Amino acid sequence: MLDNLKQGFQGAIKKLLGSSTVDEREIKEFAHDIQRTLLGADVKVQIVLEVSQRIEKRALEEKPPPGLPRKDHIVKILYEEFSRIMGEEGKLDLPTNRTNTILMIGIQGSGKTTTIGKLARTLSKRNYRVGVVAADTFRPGAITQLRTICDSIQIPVYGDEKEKDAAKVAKRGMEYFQSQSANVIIVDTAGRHKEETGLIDEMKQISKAVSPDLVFLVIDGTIGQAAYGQAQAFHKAVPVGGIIVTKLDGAAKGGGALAATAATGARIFFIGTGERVDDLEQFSPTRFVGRLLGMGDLQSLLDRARELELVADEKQVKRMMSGKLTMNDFLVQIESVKKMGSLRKIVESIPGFSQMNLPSQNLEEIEGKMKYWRAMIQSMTEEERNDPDILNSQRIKRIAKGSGVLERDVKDLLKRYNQAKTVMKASKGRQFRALMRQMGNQQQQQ
Ligand SMILES: Nc1nc2c(ncn2[C@@H]2O[C@H](COP(=O)(O)OP(=O)(O)OP(=O)(O)O)[C@@H](O)[C@H]2O)c(=O)[nH]1
Ligand SMILES: [Mg+2]
Repeated sequence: MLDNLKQGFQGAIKKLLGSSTVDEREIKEFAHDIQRTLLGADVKVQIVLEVSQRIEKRALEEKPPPGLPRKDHIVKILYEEFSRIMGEEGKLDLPTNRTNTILMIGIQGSGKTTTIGKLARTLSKRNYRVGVVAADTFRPGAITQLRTICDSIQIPVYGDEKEKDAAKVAKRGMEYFQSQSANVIIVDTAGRHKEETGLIDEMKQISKAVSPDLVFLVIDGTIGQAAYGQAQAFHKAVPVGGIIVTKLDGAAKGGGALAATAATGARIFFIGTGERVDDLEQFSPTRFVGRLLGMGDLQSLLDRARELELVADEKQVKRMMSGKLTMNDFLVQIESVKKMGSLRKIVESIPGFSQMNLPSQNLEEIEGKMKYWRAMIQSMTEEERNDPDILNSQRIKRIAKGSGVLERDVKDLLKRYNQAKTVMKASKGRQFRALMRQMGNQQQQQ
């Protein structure tokens, strides 16, 4: 699927990761490769320029968090920027205690009727009682087509071959399935061209007759940039709640449809990847982009980057190296260790670390206490966090009360904090750096 995009992205990433240095020249070339790839996938020129410029600018200006290789950081930027133009995830969340009506609209041949079959199947697998209404009275054979598809998956269809008023059919179909206590009613409509005002009017009438809970706009993924104008024209007539992009199988240059639809503000809920009734995928922009970038380990790269960002802005490292450690720093350390998995695993894998002041038999105990520590630190004022030495018994009492622990626990936290500070000071931050590096390596190996 979308082989052109995939190959382009992966080629660019491979080149970047393979180059011995990453300087302005390599970054510019990378941005250029991305630009070419997006243009090749028929993404709107304006969007392409914007994205590639942003990637270039960020790659040149941003400093990766300590511990994250610059190349990885640039891949992450690509991922973020491309995800951004894809928009957010659309989730189909239909309450089961009432009837939900879904109206399908889109131009001729975009794949509405086929997609209805796919959607009905998906929903009936999730235990919804689904009924389908054939309100396409425009094209001869439309009702038969819908019946054939739905019969194959045991979904009931309401249709009336003799009635030419689509809005009337829609309304009666709704009433019929309501009497059958269906959870979801999907209404098929005639394909229409955005210039055909008669058909647009009909669509408005149908929409008025059934007051849909959700309008799905079905867009052909092979049409590229034209999707943008189409989506806008439909959206103007009937507010579109979600988009389904079809035909993203085969040689579709779907980048255009994906990017353009997202640009209208409505989210993409599903993508069609074939003619069969099972060829429907829930659309998750992040997963999708990850797949396009072709990195099975993209997720771990992102996780690692997030951790490193969390643990270490450079200022913080410098401060710790000079032997200063605020409660906020301490909290960040605690949190990052918690997120990295077992404290013991990390500590034990650092040479010399086990001889430190952290006796390993206490590690489990420490892990158990972490969540309380967090609450305690959060109960401190900013002043207290920056200079915990000012914590007198009165303040300790207040913090204990505020975080629901005993005073003894606050004192214990202070003891740990002071230990950490001593260690930090003695090693001038080296231990912390080692820990950070180790975290990076561990994630990389996963
Ligand atoms: N390869 C592929 N073909 C698809 C997909 N979705 C639909 N099609 C095909 O596209 C053609 C048109 O599909 P329909 O579902 O009839 O489209 P429609 O929007 O209902 O068309 P009208 O009712 O005429 O407006 C059919 O040949 C489908 O098999 C898809 O995801 N992949
Ligand atoms: Mg149809």
